[in-house]
Amino acid sequence: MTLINKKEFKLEFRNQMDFLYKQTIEEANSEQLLNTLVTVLKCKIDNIWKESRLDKEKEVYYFCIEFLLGRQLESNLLNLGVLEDIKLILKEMDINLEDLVNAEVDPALGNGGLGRLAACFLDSMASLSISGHGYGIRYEYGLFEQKLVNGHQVEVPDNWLKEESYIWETVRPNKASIVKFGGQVDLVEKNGKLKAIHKNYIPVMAVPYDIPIIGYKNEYINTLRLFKSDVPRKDFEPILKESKNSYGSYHDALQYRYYADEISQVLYPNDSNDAGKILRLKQEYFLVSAGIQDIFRKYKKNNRDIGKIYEKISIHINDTHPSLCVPELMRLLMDEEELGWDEAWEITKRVISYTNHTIMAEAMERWNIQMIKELLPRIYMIIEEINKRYIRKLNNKYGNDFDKIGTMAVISADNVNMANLSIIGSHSVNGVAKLHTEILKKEVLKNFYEDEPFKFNNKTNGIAHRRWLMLSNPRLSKLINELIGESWQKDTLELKSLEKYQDDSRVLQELELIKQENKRNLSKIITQKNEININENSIFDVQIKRLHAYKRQLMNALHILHMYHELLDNPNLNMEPRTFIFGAKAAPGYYFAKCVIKLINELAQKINNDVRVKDKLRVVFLENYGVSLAEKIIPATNVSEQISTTTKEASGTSNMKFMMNGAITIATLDGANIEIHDQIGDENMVLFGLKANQVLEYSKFGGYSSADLYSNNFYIKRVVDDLVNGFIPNILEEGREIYNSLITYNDEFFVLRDFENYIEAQKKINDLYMDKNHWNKMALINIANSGIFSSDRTIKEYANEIWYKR
Ligand code: Z57
Repeated sequence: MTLINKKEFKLEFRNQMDFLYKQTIEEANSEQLLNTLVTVLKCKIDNIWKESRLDKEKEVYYFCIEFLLGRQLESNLLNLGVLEDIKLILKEMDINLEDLVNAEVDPALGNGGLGRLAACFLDSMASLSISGHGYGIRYEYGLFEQKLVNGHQVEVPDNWLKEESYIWETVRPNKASIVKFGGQVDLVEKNGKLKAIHKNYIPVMAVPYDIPIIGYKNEYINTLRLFKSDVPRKDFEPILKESKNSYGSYHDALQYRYYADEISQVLYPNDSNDAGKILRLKQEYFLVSAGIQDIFRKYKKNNRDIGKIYEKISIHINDTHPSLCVPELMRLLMDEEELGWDEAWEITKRVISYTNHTIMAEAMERWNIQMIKELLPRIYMIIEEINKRYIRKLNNKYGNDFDKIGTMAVISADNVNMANLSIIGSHSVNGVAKLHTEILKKEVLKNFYEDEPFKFNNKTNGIAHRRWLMLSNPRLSKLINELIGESWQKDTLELKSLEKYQDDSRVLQELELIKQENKRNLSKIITQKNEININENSIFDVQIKRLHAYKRQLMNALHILHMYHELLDNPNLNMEPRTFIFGAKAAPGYYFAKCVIKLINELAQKINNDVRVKDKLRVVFLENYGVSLAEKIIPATNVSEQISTTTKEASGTSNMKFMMNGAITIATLDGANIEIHDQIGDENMVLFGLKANQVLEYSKFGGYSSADLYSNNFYIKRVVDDLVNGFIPNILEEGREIYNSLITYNDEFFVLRDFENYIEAQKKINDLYMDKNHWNKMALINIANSGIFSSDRTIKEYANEIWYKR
């Protein structure tokens, strides 16, 4: 790419530095250097990066309440094809690129898997030259920063913008729109048709902030458009007149400002758990209404016939958070564009597609009808009408099967069921891994599947291999290049040809060396952060993900406790030294999850200070886990813990990142672990635990008693008792809470049921690691078969089978 001319670049860099800071390079700090570099780069990409116009091929709009982008500098340089050039040029100017990379904020505008998936998808859409753009919210505060104080999680606000702007964003004030809240709706007759007049509403301005999403070496740039809420400017005067906000008093004006500001103030810190708060509903409608109005504005610049909008756009709703897209699209088509119900409904279904990300009941959004009615009166009317017509249809088809109709209705028991609304209002419903989609079809959404089987499909998740291999593991990336050339970077299935080196001891040695160097790097970080030395030759055994009961960090902790006992009982135990590494944030209101964090930290404290096991066992809990830390941990991992209760983890995506970086997976047959197993078989990963049908049977028919297991099994009893007998200090309350969940409340997530099997699996990991050559071979086979988990593959499937399907 001819983006960078050395002499020109240096000149531009100095000029820009002078313009921004009136400083020389030598005087500037890392932030200033970073800002200068990014400003120069933004100028360079400006002519490729134009607002999408909807005058060419179909465009995809990916609506998501969160985007977990990670730092952008290195990724953008890589994708522009100038990473090495810039590194060198900066070096000539005595600037270390790494310092600038680390000076960038990591925007934490997401909680976990869902938000990170959205970011990987953006990367893939751009890299495949698919015109696909993200719509989200520009939260003033991202996910809280986690501090550990005496082993407890403490949340600190993530003030990532620091009253400034984000270096990669460009604000577009002239493309702002108005989102209307509250008020009343009158239906008045006009030309023989009923027209909805919305009055006395509160207008909130949605201001777009655009972030470029740069494709990999293809001169293609999409946009992530994030909306910030604000009070309307003067040019919205006519709208201000219809509303009740003509600023009565000073007090009213302040209140109004607060009302508007609050909407994009902070990301809700729940992952797979529905908080059900009115402010969240405001955020959801704000995103949806701003986004669809924006689409209409662009569409109408180049197209006359709104009735053909489905030919030019696809709207994808990522989970149900943007599911108000369904009634909002209906509203705009009917109230603004004057289409009739039937035509508007057909268009809506053709435009919208929906991804479900969980089967967990507590994550299913249900909004109280009173709440929707008051906040969104016109939207509520439309939802009621959708429901009415749908129930009529079901009645015709199934008679008065009230059970069935009750589960399928949009409105039931005073709530709007957002999943049902999304399914009914779209032409495609997909799960995120094979098992997950099967459970949707056969269990959770059974009635919908039987009614409209053609809507349902699977799209197994993927990860951006550019970030998760090429950037985060440059050593491995380089080795792969040397062995099989570079074509795998554009087509990851090519990684398969690495298999021919599976018995090449030089290659396997090389692989081990790379892992070793990555482990050394991580060790340094751990020592810095946790003031503890770890054995670089130990097995790095890692579980990094949100803290959730179903993900069973608890089972991991209990197993560590078990190992500790085994070691104390038998100091000569034949075992490979192990370092267990955790990273996890708990939702601030999730008490059980916080108890587990405390448990792990106290366990770490005890074990790490016990000289008897010093060389064999270490436990590390890394504070403030997020994308940037993951990039350091994953390349250094030997063992990937994917141990959720079978059926509960819809897909998981860290499982894929670990595999691609040559870790060996210990796993239940849950989520995408199944697809991983399909690729590499029993010989190259370690499986354990209940199968999906067993878990489903237990939940349907009962028959599990954790108390029985506890009283009859020495090993289980030993570790469970330790929770409450003082063996681990400072967990009086937390230990009791966890004990109760396991014994009194019958261990909802089958931790004890899978425990013995898990111990065996861990033993197997230990034995496998003892044969280093064999371990390396397994690692190589994992890498070689990870290509299918590039999100490029996933996005091609979405494009062919959902978005562009006619
Ligand atoms: C979230 O991160 C996920 C599901 C949700 O319903 C919400 Br809310 C947040 C996760 C799943 O738990 C993972 O299994 C999955 O890999 C990820 O979404 C991406 O699909």
